[in-house]
Amino acid sequence: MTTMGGDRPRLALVATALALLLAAMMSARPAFAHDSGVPFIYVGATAADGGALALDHNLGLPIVLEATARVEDFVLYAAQDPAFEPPSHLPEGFFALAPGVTVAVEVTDLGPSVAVKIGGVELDRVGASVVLGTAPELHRHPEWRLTLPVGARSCQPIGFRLTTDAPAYTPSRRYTAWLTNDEATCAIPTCGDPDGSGGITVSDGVNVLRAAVGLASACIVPAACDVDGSGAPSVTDGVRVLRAAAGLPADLACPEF
Ligand SMILES: [Ca+2]
Repeated sequence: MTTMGGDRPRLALVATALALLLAAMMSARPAFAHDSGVPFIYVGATAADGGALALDHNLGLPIVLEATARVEDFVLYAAQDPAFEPPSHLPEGFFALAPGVTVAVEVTDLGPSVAVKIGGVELDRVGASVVLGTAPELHRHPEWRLTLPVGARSCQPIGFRLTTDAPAYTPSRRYTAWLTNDEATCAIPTCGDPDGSGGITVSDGVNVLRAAVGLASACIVPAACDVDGSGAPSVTDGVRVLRAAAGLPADLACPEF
């Protein structure tokens, strides 16, 4: 993970300059083609004519961004896929929204230099929200963004949920997309594997224990370390992960993320 705490004010200025530059470039281009091969993020709900808003998606894979602009020592990486889309097929337990239901996207957490722009509105802080569309017109290409120093590689999360004013529906659970400019080194955490190495090791257990006592850890997505689903990483979680690392029986039941 790349952090740039001391560079924040300068980063903000550069990010703004890059955003303006990119906007000028994009306005000169035709509408984005649908030939990227990146699967859509389908927008629906958990029940017919109601229930919780939900996504049918493939966010377990990183969203790979391309360099689009450079200002001074920073590069803006961006992509217009995956796009949000009304469902074209309905897997079990997934339903299209009733026509007329307006859906908004709200950011719940995000990495240090990540953002998403939807319909001209840049969402770059927790709580930022914008209307995605009104069913069935939900096709929308966001602009997924990562601003990094020249030469830096990074893989950062952006967590979000769907909300609506429609009384028959409740907000979605939180989803996390991972944005990277280097797919090969982008390690996405899973339950009990907060460092995203692909396996549960003693290192993961130590990270959970560190998070449990408030020390810096790899638990950037707390749900990956909350293996008993209690709401936060605890010493109990650390013990479970260590048991799993040692090949002993251990229930790992993280909240969805
Ligand atoms: Ca691991």
